[in-house]
Amino acid sequence: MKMSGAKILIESLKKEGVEIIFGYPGGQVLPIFDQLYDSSVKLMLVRHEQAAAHAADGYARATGKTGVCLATSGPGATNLVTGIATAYMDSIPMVAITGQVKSFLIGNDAFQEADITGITRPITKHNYLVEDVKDLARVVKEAFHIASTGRPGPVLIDIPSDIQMQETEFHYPEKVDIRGYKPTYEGHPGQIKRAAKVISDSKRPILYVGGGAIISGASEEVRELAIKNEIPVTMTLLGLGAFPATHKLALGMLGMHGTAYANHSIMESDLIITIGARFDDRVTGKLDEFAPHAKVIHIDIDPASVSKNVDVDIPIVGDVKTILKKLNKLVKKPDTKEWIARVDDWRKKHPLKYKDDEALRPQYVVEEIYEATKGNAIITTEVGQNQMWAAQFYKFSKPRTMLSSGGLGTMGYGLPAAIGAQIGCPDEVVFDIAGDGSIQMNIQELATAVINKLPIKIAILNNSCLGMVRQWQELFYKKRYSYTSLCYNSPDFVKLAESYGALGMKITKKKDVRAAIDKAIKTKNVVLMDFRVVGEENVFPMVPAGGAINKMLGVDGLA
Ligand SMILES: Cc1ncc(C[n+]2csc(CCOP(=O)(O)OP(=O)(O)O)c2C)c(N)n1
Repeated sequence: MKMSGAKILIESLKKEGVEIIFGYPGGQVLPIFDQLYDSSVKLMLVRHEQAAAHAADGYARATGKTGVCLATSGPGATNLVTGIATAYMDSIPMVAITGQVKSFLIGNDAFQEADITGITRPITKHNYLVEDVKDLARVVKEAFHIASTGRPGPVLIDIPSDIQMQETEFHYPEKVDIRGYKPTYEGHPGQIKRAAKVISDSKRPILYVGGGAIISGASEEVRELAIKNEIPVTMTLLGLGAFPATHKLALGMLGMHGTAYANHSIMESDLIITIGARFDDRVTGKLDEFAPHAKVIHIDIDPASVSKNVDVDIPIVGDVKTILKKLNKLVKKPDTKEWIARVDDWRKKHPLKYKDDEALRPQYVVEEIYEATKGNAIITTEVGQNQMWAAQFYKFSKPRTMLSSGGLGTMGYGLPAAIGAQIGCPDEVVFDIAGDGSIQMNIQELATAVINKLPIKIAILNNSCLGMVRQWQELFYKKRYSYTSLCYNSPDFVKLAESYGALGMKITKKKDVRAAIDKAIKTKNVVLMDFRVVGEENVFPMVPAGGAINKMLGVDGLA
C-alpha cells in the first residue's frame, strides 16, 4: 500500500513499539503532526524543545526503552541540541526526529533552515538526512537499532517536509544489516579467564561500577560478584543504584564529591574491576597519582573507552551482563578479610556528615526524601550541589532510579527528565531534586506536567545562589562571588507553581520538612516544594580539580 513519508514514519514508530513521543510542532513537521492527530502513537506537547529531548532521555533511563523526541527545523532542531548532547555523553538510547526545509531548498538559507545533521554530528551516535522517501522505513529501523545496541546513544533523523509528503510503498524491514557496525557482546573467553584468576589472587580488590552496568541490566551479576567474593563496591554518579547503597559492601560514589572511604579504598586497592565505567576526570582526579598499586580490569562494550584515560591490564570488550555471568562462574573467592576491615575503618573514620543543628540544611532534606520514600522513588536531579547531595544522601537501592546528567552536567535536566520518567513509570513516585538556579532553566515544563496529570514532586534546595559555582568561588577564588551571590533573585516559587495549577509549598524550618514531603507524596498533583536551606553550605568531601582523589577538602576538618 502506498503511504506518505509522514505516515510511514508513524507506522515505523509503531513497529518499534513507540507509544509516546515528546515534541513540539512547527512548519516543517506539519505533515507528521497531521498523522499524529488521530494516531495511537501519542505526542506529549512540551513547552520548549530542549525539554522534549530531556523528557525522552528521562523516559529512556527510567524504562530502558528508546526515548523519542520530535521538533521542527531550524530553531526547533537547535533547541534539541543540549538534550541530545546530554544523552550522548551518558549513553542514553534516543531517536530525535527533526523536520527539515524542502529538499530543493537545502543550502539556500531558507526560512528556518539549519544544518542539523552537521550540527549534531559530534553529539550523535549516528545521524541521517533522508533524501528519498523510499529510504525512510529502513532509516527508522536502523536508527532504533543503532540507538539501542552496543553502547547506546542518540540518533537523529532529519526529514525534509517534501519527503514527508511524498508517497511510496511501505515495507518495514525485518532485519538491519549495517556495514561496519557489529557491536561485540560476548567478551573474549581468554580475557575472562585471566580476569577471574587475577580477582581470585587479589588481596585488595574493588568494584568500580558505572552507568554501563545499569544500561546492560547487570545489577544482579554485580551483586553476585561483590557479595559472593566479598569485594567492596564503589559507583559513579551514573552507576548509583546498580548495587544497593544500604549493603555493607557499598562505598557510595567515588571521585570529586565521592565518599572519603570510596576514594581511599580505590587509591589503596591492588585490583580495580571496572564495570561499564570510563575513568572520567571527575572520578580519577590527577591521573598520574590514581590508584598507583592497582591492576585494572576493564569490562565495557565500547572498545574506544578502554585504555583511553587509564592503562588497562585486562580489557574485556563486550556486554557487561553477559561477561559478568561468565566471570561469576570462574572466580574463586579471594581472601579479603583484612582489606574489608581497612575499608570499614575508613568508613568509620570519615563518614559523610553535615552539621546537625536547628538550621534547615539541604542534606537533611535529601535524607528525609529518602526516609519518606524508603529508597523506592525515582530521583532526577538538576546540576550543582543539589545533584551531589542527592548522590551522597539518597540511598539508591535499585537500578534506573537515579536520573542525572553526568557527562554534560546540564542544568535544567531534572524537571523534563522527571516528566519522561513519570510517563514511563506511572506507578512510581518521581522526585526532581533541584537547585533554585537549575529549576529555572526549564521551569516552563510545570505546564506540561500539570496538564498531563503527572504527579511529580519537585524539591528545590533553595540556597538563593548558584551554589556549586559559589562554592568554587569561596574555596578557590577568595570568596569573590561574581554573579552567583546570595541575592540571586528567584521568583516566588509557590505562586509560580500555583499559576501553573500545581501545589506550591514553602518550607523554612527543619521540623516542617517531613510533613511537607509526606503531603507531597499523597498529593495527586504536581507539587513544588521550596525548601529555604542555609545559603553557604558546601558539598564535602571535595577533591580540588586536578588533585589526587585521596586528598580531599572537608574531611577531618580540613576545609
Ligand atoms: C546549562 C548549564 N549552564 C551552566 C552550568 C554551570 N553550573 C554548574 S552548577 C551551577 C550552579 C547551579 O545552581 P543551582 O541550580 O541553584 O544549584 P546548587 O548548586 O545551588 O544546588 C552552574 C551555573 C551548567 N552546569 N549547566
